[in-house]
Amino acid sequence: MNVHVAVQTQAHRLDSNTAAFARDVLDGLTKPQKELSPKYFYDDTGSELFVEITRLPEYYPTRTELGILRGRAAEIAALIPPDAAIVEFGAGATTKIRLLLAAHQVAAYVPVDISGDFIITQAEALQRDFPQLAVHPLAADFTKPFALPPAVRDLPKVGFFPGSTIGNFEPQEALRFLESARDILGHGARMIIGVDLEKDENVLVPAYDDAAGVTAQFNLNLLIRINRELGADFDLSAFAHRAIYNRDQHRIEMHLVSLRDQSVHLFGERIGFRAGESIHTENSYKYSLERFRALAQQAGWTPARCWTDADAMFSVHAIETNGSRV
Ligand code: AVJ
Repeated sequence: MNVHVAVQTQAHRLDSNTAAFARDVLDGLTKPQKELSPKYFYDDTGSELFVEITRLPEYYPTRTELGILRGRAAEIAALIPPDAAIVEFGAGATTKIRLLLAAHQVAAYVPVDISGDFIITQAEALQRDFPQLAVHPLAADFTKPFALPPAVRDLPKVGFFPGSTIGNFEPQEALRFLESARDILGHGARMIIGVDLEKDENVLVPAYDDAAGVTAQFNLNLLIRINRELGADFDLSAFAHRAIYNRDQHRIEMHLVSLRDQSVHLFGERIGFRAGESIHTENSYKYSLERFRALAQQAGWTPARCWTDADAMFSVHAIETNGSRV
């Protein structure tokens, strides 16, 4: 069975983003372990649900990282050269970068994200509040190599990658990302990265399976999105959200579990589900301080400093390339 034939005949009627989404969905749902990429969570509803997640009592990462950035802003800022350009990978809301900008004057800020519209709106608001700052939003897939705006090419570079977004990467992809960030930022660069830490399952699992059911809605919204944008016929009442901690692989896994034997139709294809069969929708890797440092070193960075909260729930790492030491 060639599932691409169906989607290709439809693809000319879809814009290229939708066509890529369609291909990824068909690929993922025809694997032995069905899977969908977490990058597709973030349509408008998904982005709103994620903001709601960050405010849940069980979801500790966002508020813990903000606490570290707030409490350590002066120490972190001391590692940023005064004429630096900060390059934020996967920039969304500007809450976190504002903490650093308020503690320290930098020359330029380059928010990089695939969703160009959102960063442009955010960049405009930031520009109003920091009139001295040169803001250069860049619409690019930050998981792939990209060129920095010419205006910042000669400034010292500091990468900023908060939120433990690195946890969505497979360890091999995280390594590639850190290597490519080093190439993009260049010799002498530093980087500040938020990394969620391994901890008790009784804390980890509720963070991804909250009592109010917001994470369940966030996960199920992916099927709503596929129904709406790709014309599929997922029955939302026949799938359930599940979060499990895979201790051997150091990761939280999110799944959508089929509650019965059923078929779903997409581009004329029939996709069969057995009762209990799942679609794997997200991995969120958790690190120890040592394992993250080893990863950074393997990618050619030198761990310089690291901060955690008092309960060691979350970590913020400063890493540097050779030549960035003063
Ligand atoms: C945005 C990838 C950091 O893994 O904690 C939150 C996404 N998924 N709840 C995470 C997420 C479910 C989040 N990251």
